[in-house]
Amino acid sequence: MFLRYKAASKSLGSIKRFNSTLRIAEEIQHALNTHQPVVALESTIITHGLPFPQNIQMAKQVESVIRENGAVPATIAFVEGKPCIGLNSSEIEMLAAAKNVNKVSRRDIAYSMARKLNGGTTISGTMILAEKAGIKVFSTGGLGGVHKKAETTFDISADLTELGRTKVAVVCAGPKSILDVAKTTEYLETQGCFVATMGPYGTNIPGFFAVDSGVKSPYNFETFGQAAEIVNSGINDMNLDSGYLLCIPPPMDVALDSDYINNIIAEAEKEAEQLGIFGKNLTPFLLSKVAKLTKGTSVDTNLQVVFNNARAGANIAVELAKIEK
Ligand code: PSU
Ligand code: MN
Repeated sequence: MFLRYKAASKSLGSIKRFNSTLRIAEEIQHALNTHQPVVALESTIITHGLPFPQNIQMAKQVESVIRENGAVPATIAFVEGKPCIGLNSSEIEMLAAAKNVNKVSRRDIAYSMARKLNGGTTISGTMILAEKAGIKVFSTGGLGGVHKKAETTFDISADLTELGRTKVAVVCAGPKSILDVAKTTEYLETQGCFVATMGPYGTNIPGFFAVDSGVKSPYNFETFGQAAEIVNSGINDMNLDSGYLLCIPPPMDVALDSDYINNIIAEAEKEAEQLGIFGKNLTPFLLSKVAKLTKGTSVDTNLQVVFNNARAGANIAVELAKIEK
């Protein structure tokens, strides 16, 4: 499969052959062939991250934001087992409304394909498909990470190991405070993932809802061009087998007060523990509980953060395409 993929990236004829596994929308394939900027988008945020019907609104609007900023959007998901790079609007609506969609990280890919399941791809799953399609920039909302009490539960998101092994730059607003941000940062260092936050030297990693998680960012960048240069050095020049986490702090006017959101998160965590929720169900449970407890405020912030990251992702992809030309 890997050899076939390698061969596929060389000529158009064999790309077609690989397409029998990966379905790449024509517009996206054309953009990739002609070195136009493309930005990958995940679909777990549609299927498990946001409530219906805001998830449909988000999925469509985020594609418009990518286009307005000069790049081609590539929403990634499994449709009846087929790994798809680019969805049409009826597929987005189907995934957003369906109840029994699988949540697909690396370990869930083969099963989803063999059983012809619909699947929303997490950051981990999306990175894998983006890399196979030749997409280097991926924008999303919040990152999976090391859960609190991971020292006893071992609950560490597959997003982090993927960031250690797959050549894609993930643009996000940092880990939500449902996670242990300090441990997440340590884990990413062990994995060899480059982590930087947009802002002057010394700007901390954002905490998704909060501008500042209190955890020092290993690196900073001040322009989209600088971010693109780093990604270009690592992927194109050095061909390192690892990822890049580019954190964009949420805009001040949409960020939530840390104490307010942390109290709500603590309540959601308590309930998850009482109900014995664990594994792949934990993050979706916490997100929907937080949405309920904030009466939708967290969802509004979530949407604005996703669009803000999409703008950044598109701009980074545009700058990277300039360097690659
Ligand atoms: N964090 C969010 N919103 C999300 C997710 C995480 O704030 O929608 C989703 C992403 O798809 C991420 C996944 O990759 O949850 C991580 O799930 P887990 O914690 O089970 O690895
Ligand atoms: Mn987990």
